[in-house]
Amino acid sequence: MGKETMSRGALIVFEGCDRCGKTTQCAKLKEKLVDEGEDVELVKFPDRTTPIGKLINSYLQMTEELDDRVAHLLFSSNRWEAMELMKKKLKAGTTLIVDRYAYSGIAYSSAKGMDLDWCKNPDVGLIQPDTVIYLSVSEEIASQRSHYGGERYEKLEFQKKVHKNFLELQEPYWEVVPGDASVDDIHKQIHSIVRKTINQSKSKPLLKLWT
Ligand code: FDM
Repeated sequence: MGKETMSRGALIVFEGCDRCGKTTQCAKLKEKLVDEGEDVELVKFPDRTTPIGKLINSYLQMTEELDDRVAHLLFSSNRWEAMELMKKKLKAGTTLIVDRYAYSGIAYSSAKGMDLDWCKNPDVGLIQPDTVIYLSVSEEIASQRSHYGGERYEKLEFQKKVHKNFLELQEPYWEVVPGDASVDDIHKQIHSIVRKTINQSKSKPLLKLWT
């Protein structure tokens, strides 16, 4: 077995519309895996701490206006600037739990009417996730959860389009988890999927997304 395929960490991505419960589930999953002795870290996109991320943050909070294409490319750049470090960590055996990834980039931008393939291109070649957990929750329930409506995309009609786009992006390594059950039940379901993924990914090479 080559060095690069020795017991690497798994890349676990969470996707879904706003207020689907991703952030809660990411935190619970991390806590559980740490208890089990796994080396695990959380990653969140957009990463609003970098210079590019700060611009994205202003855009989302609507204090900055950007051309749709520029905004899309900034979200993608924000992922690319994290790739080297993520690759290094995965190879060193750290499992990464990622809250949003390229699929969000495409689902949200194409909900504005942009061409889906155009939107996909800048993210071609990112590290391919081992599993994407798609938390599927009805937009009506999501919109009743706290804080909905504060940022640029938090509108019911828009979120419906985003959900539809996400479903078009499904890959064989996606798991659609209904997000309307109790937090603990959803957590148990996710944990069993992720446990299997971590074990199976150990000896697999890292692949490039959409290549
Ligand atoms: N978003 C997120 C995008 O439009 N493109 C992207 O590439 C990513 C990663 O940013 F409305 C949108 C999705 C959401 C907003 O997400 C911020 P969080 O999870 O609420 O921080």
